Amino acid sequence: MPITKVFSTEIERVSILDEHGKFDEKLGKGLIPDADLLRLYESMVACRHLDEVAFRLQRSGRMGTYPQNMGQEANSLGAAYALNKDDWLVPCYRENCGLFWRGVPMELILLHWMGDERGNAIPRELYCTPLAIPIGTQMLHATGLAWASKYRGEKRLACTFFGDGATSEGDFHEACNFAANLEIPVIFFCQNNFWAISVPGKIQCSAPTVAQRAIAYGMKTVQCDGNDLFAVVKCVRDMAAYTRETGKPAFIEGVTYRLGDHTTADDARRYRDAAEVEMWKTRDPITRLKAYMKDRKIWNDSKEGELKEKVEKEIAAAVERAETIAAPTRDDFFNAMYAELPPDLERQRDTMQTHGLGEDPAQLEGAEVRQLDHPEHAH
Ligand SMILES: Cc1ncc(C[n+]2csc(CCOP(=O)(O)OP(=O)(O)O)c2C)c(N)n1
Repeated sequence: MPITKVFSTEIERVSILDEHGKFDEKLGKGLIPDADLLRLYESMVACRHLDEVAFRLQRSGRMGTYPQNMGQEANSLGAAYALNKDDWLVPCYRENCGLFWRGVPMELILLHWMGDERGNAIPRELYCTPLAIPIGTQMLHATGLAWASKYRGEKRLACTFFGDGATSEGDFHEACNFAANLEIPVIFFCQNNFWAISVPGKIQCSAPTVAQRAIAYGMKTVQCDGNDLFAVVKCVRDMAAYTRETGKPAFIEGVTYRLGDHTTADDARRYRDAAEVEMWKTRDPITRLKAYMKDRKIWNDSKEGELKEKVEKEIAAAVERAETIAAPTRDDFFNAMYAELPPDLERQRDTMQTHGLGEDPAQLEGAEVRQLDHPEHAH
């Protein structure tokens, strides 16, 4: 019996505007009209500024832990731009730029990181799910959302984002297998930023690309320069067309880098080489796009100055709105969870209007009041 080849493949990498400012006319011409390009650039600048403001808010005790998006802005932005407005955007936590492009108000994101649940109340018509903090869960949510759309006969797909580290989670493999076997229209977008907190990608994945993981599930895949907005737009557009036509899932590996710490609770200097960070700064998606726009004479320093001023005002106003929002009412505590409140919770809600939390007189009657400072309860 001869030995025959049963499988072979190759993965394409898409780059249109490289870090030296070289623009591939063939691939990039007409991809993004100039008017849109200016708005997309503005969006990235706003997102970057929000990162700086959020960092300062955290340092001054006005916000909880915050994960900066710095360096990765082009990925979710390019995707949000390339997709239809009613395709689901299912983020992890470094996708501010795409969410803002969709119209998610900045103060919601600020509220989220300030620990206010109301930050997760994203208006339904924006087709975005709240930020996902448990690593990997959102990939299953996206698969479920897209499956529901398919079931209803809608042409709506879901695009979900996650890091390279998340591809080591069971949820990733379950979502991929499920979506591929049942032909569910999901785009899995991995933001490969080379680090899962302090764990380097090389330790997590022995294959040279993360995209290879998708091939095992029989998924169409591509790698793109995730710091090149043009490349991201092209890849998402192509994969969305494929997914819409076939109903099948697709996988994009956006090669990028987080320029900041993992979160404000981290100090990346303890495990990351400074030279590596400096090298990636030269590939920054914002400076690259700015250089291109200046070269084309559609941008200049005076426009940059005006934009900075506008963005600073816009973000200061969003911070003001987030910090001055009226405190939630006691009823919100109950109403957020159920469409129809079960009778026992309804009673708790009503009792709380006249008594404090856990002070239902009917429940306290005859109850033994435990002294917390009693030695028996000391620990
Ligand atoms: C289920 C789960 N396990 C562990 C964590 C703690 N954790 C937060 S971020 C993170 C690393 C994520 O790395 P990656 O998926 O590459 O995303 P990145 O933050 O680099 O964008 C871990 C382990 C978590 N949030 N959820």
